[in-house]
Amino acid sequence: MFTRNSLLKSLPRSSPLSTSFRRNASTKSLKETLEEVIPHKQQHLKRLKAEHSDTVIGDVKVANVIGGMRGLRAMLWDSSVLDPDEGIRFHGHSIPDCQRLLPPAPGGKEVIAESMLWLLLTGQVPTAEQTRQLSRELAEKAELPEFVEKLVDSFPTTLHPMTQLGMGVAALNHGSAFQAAYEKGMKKTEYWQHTFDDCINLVARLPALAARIFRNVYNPGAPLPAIDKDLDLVGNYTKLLGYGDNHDLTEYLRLYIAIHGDHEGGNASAHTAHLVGSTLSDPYLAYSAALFALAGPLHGLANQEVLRWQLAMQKEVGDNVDHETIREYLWRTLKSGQVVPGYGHGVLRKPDPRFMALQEFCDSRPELGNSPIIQLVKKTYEVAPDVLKEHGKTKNPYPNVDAASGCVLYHYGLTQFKYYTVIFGVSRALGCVTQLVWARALGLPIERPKSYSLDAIEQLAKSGST
Ligand code: CMX
Repeated sequence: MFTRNSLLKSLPRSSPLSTSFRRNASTKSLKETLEEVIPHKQQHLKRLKAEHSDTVIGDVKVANVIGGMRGLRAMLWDSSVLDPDEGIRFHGHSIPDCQRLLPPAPGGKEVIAESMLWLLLTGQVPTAEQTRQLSRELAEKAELPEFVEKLVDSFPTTLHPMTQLGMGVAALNHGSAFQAAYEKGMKKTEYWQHTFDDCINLVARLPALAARIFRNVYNPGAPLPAIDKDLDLVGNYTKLLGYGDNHDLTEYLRLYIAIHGDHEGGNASAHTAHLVGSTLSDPYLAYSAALFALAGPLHGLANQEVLRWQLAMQKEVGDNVDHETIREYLWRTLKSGQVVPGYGHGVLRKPDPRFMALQEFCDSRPELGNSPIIQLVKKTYEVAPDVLKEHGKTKNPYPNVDAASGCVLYHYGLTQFKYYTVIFGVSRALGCVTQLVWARALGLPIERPKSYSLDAIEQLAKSGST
């Protein structure tokens, strides 16, 4: 008969089942847990290099090269995999798995940033106590240096919140442990430890920075509450934003920030963080660059655009609208040459499970179900895929996470939609810092793909087709 331990030993370390069983087995901190996991992966990479460096695992079509590298599998990214039909899995765990397995905040039910970060970094499910310890550590490191506060306070309130966030994050590199150690001269084997320290500081400070930007732009002069050492990261963030009393909004933001944190490596923000980090830029600079990729309307800014678009629709067609009227509105958007924001995806070919998780959150709360803007989002979802299929351009006519995310915030009174991508920016750090730490732990090199001119592509294509 199998004992718990013998069953554990029989499973590969990366198996989701193995990680589920491993929870509660340890009281180690996040850094200590990583220290244990890293040598296994280093060995794995070494074996792969020795045995398979020259093995061909794919091919390159002209469409990949001229099509934004779409479909080209050419990055190492361990923490999550995006299946076109199933959606995202974090170390093998689907979103419902994570909602079941990962410890929530005290008094909450939803998955939180801390337990998700732990899973992403280590491949293991933390205990409730480990999650609490990490929350405490993040709260203790949450305060911004005074010069960053002054810098952010000096920005014009008309400067887009995402520009402010990117600049604030870049300025945090003033205190970079990695940069200081690099200047002194450190061994490559020590890179990951200083990178880790910077990454934890970065994640810890994001709520204070993001909330200060919100205060300055939308409530200038209002007092900012102090960080509460007993709250989780998002609990503090919601409190600093001025919505600490709204338990449902806090839970929504916990869920949104946790499940939106990582979407494998090729998306524009994650890829940017990896590329910039690969030059040995410190995590603040690498993540600042990622935030500016996130600020584009085809990527993170889409959550702002969805709301703008749905509100314009609401204004024109009213609340109790029928499907036919929405269909006509969708066609007008498409015929004017615009994209339907919140729909389509570079990889996904089915409704985004993150969208479905947010929809489930709404369905479980009757007052959200009755909200006119959320009803409009739902009705749009009932019509848009067929319209987009008929339009015939997009490879994925289904909603992505952004189709729902902003409307829930709007319902709860967080109506400043130019700010929504900042919340995404607090979330996406989870996946980006994970990769930054692992890239240093595995000694991944500077990224440097080869490019071709148009003539060279044509010549290669002709010689290949004869
Ligand atoms: N509405 C109208 N047309 C769309 C469309 C949409 N929602 N999505 C794609 N298309 C069009 C493209 O613009 C493209 O048209 P052209 O051939 O004229 O250039 C064509 O369909 C093929 O595009 P695709 O291969 O299906 O999609 P891409 O991988 O090129 O782009 C994405 C993916 C997300 C940028 C695109 O679907 C889009 O613009 N969606 C709307 C914006 C959005 O919601 N972005 C958020 C994505 C999630 C995220 O990054 O966080």
